[in-house]
Parts: sequence; structure tokens; C-alpha cells
Amino acid sequence: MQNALPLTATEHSLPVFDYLVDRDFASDVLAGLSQQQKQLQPKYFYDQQGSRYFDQICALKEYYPYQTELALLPKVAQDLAQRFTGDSLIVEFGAGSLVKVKPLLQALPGIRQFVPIDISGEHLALACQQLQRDFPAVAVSPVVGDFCTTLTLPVMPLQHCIGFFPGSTIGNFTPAQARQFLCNARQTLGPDGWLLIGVDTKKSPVYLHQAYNDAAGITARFNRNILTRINRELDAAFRPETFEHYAFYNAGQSRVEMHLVSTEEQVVDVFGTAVAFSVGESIHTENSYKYSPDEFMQLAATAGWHTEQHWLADKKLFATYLLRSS
Ligand code: AVJ
Repeated sequence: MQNALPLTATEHSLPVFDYLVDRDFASDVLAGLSQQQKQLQPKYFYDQQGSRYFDQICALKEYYPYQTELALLPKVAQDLAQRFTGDSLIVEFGAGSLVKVKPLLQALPGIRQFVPIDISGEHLALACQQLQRDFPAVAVSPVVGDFCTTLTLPVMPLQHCIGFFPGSTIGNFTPAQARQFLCNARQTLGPDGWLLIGVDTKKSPVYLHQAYNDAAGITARFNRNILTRINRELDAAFRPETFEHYAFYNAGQSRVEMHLVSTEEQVVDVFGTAVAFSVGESIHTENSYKYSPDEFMQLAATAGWHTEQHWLADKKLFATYLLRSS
């Protein structure tokens, strides 16, 4: 918050609140690579190229969470339209390409403002321009930043404040971090706050395995791109081709883990620090936790959220929950 540069004018006309700080990236990378189990935070996947790879993942038939959630949303939007008849605003956490908010904006005529938060600034700015053209009656106010931190949002005083957190992005957090996020979101969204959140369910590990190990190798490219990004932005010397994409379901922890496994014994220069890898040693790049509906509703309750309604996709492949601050 203290690093905010409010209302930075971009070459585009939409004003953007930009809270991103580059030095966090450098120190997070060094700290992560210094651990016993090396790790990188998944939020750093999303440079411009990474956001494009993620869009390609969403187009894969194996990556069921995207299509499944999207197919649920028109029904969800209809139900929300019954509830939210007054003037409202939507705050989206990790907004990406802004595809999923469209069914909501279409079905809810009371939405006056839309505040998408995303870490990938250029990607967000482009998506917002298009959305603003499609929905001229909604004030689109993009915020570039990490939604895990407390951000001061440029919100208008409206009747209902509806948070939107689709895609099971909450699965990137550990359950303890997820609880913390839910507590923070409750603060951010205020006493009459609501949160519409998409969460992936538990299912066959075979099915999960396919979703994170697609035949075309897009997920592998997405995973390796984090090394390319570190090379470019932080002056490191990773050879991404010497790291293999490795993703599996860890049943004990209820999560898919993604790793990058070194195929060689090697020492990599990461802006002046020598980072050694043995053969088969991995960098843990992502967790994607899965929750049964009961587990998730319980977790939400411990963060002060009551589940007002929830929608389950066919074969319980995905769930969307409408939470109300209690
Ligand atoms: C955007 C975090 C929900 O965990 O499924 C997709 C990211 N990683 N394929 C997920 C991802 C590999 C995705 N989330």
C-alpha cells in the first residue's frame, strides 16, 4: 500500500492503479531458491508470456476447471440477478483475461463498477479496454497488484460489494493461507460483503493428472517460462531446457504439485548467487489444492463467511460458492 502509485496514466486511456514492486520478485526468487526444497511462488508465472500460456491452458480439453466453471456461470448469474437488484460493484481477484465476469455483467444490470485486480499489468490493461467497450455503462477500474497484500481499492460507494474469485486460484494457497485470504477479502469487501468463489473439487487422480500433464505440452511450457522470466528480468542463467515439467496429485495433502526437475547436475548463476542442483532435484513451482464442498464451506466459515448458495458442476467436477460476510 505504501508503494502505491495511484492513477498512473498508461498509453491507453483507462487509469490504472499500479501497486507492483519489482524488488519483491528478486528477493522472493533468492529466498525460494535458498530453501532445502527449492521453490518459486506461482504468482510469478504471470508475466505477459505466462498469461498467454495460461490462456492456452484454458483452451485445452484436458484442463477441465476452466470450461467447467465457465459453463456454470450463466446459471449462477441468473440466480445472482434475483438477489442483487440494487446498485452494486464487483471486485475480481486475479482477473486475468476477464472472460468469466462477462456472464455476470450481462445478467446483473445493477453493476455500476468493476474493479479487476491482477498482477499482469499489460495483459490486464488490454483486457480492460475491450471490456470497457463492451460494457460502457460499467466503470472499469483496473488495479495492478498482488491481491494477497492489502490494497486500497478505488471503489465507489454502492449498495453491494461483490467479490469474485473464479478459477480455483484459491487452490494456490495452503489452507492456512486460503483462510487468511478469505479473512482479508472480508475486510476489503466490507460489512455487507459477498464473495463468489470458484473452487476445484476432489476427484480421480487420473483425471487430475491429465489436466496438469496435457498432451500438447502447454502446461510444461507454462511451468518452464518462469525460468525464462527470471533470466530476463533478474539476469540469471537458467537453461530452461534442462528442467523437466513434473506434476502429480499428492493425495495426502489434497493438492496437485508442479515442479521443475533438473535433468543435470548444475550450478546456475542467479544474479550473482550460485544455485546448485543435483540430478533430479526439483523446484516446487505450484500447489493446486482441491476441496470437497464440505471442506471448503467449513474453511470459509472459519474465516467469517457463511455459504448462502453453491452450485456443483456435472459429476461434481467443480464448485462455485456464494459467501456472505457473517
Ligand atoms: C490458475 C492456479 C487455478 O492451479 O489449476 C493450470 C494454474 N497450473 N495448470 C491451477 C495452473 C497448471 C491454475 N490456477
